[in-house]
Amino acid sequence: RRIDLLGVATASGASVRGCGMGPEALRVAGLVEALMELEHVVADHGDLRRPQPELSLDPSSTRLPDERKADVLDLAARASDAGLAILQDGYFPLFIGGDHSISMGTISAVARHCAPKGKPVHVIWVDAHADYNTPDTSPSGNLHGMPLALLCGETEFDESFRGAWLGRIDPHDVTIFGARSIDREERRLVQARGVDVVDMRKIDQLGVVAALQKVIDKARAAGAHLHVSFDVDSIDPAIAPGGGTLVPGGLTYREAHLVMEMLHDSGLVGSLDVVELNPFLDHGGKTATLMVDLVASLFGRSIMGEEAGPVEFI
Ligand code: DIR
Ligand code: MN
Ligand code: MN
Ligand code: MN
Repeated sequence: RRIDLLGVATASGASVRGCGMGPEALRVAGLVEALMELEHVVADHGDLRRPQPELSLDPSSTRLPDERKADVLDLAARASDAGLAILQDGYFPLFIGGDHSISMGTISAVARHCAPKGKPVHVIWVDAHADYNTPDTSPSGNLHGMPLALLCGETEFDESFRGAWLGRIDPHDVTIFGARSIDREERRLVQARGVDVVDMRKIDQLGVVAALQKVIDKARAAGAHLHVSFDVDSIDPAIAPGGGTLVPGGLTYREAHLVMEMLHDSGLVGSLDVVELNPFLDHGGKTATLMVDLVASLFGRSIMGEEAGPVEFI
């Protein structure tokens, strides 16, 4: 398989600086080598980025809210176009962030690619958060808490961005997986729209296998392109400290791998985001290394090798 890597080096959607360095940290941790080891062909398109803000002696004056919004919209539009080109060439786009606002663009690309072919899209949003705030419901105003709502058409957001929003998704075609921190108004919206939320309590009670199998079965029945949007804060902060908005009680090491292994075995995944990795907070690359191993599991690495057949359930 050919995998096309596209970095989106930005933290403009977040309030904590540092995840703009995420793409480079994943490369340093051996992302490309891990994929090549699995006999994939990798093409690295480098990183999309915005110019640095004007220099100032005031360390708190990084970007004004309007500038950050302009960054997010511009990068999302460019990621959407670049991702669409990769998909239309028949390759697998692997998007590396960057904060989660980049998924406005990456998922827009998938929707634009699939819509003309009549192919449904299912998004599995693996995250501690729901990222379903609108500018009206958001307590923080941070755009990385809003991408799903924007993709689902909750708000028009910006006239200049209309081109990229040609790609929309239906809230019924979204599963939020691993959530444990949802804002009050945001929760109301998610429930009203019928978004499937597999929160950590459900995962505790059902187990990761049964919970994820339902999602895979639904996507298969629909004949859908499965897009995986993986926020590193879905994993427990004890093993994944490299994030700006950590929440206790996340996926364990083996739960996270099992998710990726099952997604690989499903054969349905056509695109992936890895987002919110903050190398500045990452205790020497702990989370970056973990993410490389998790991506390898999604692309076919297994304990017993490729020959391992499907697991039988009793
Ligand atoms: C919160 C946090 N729901 C917000 N969201 C985060 O600011 O909207 N998403 N951290 O990843
Ligand atoms: Mn997120
Ligand atoms: Mn998150
Ligand atoms: Mn619907």
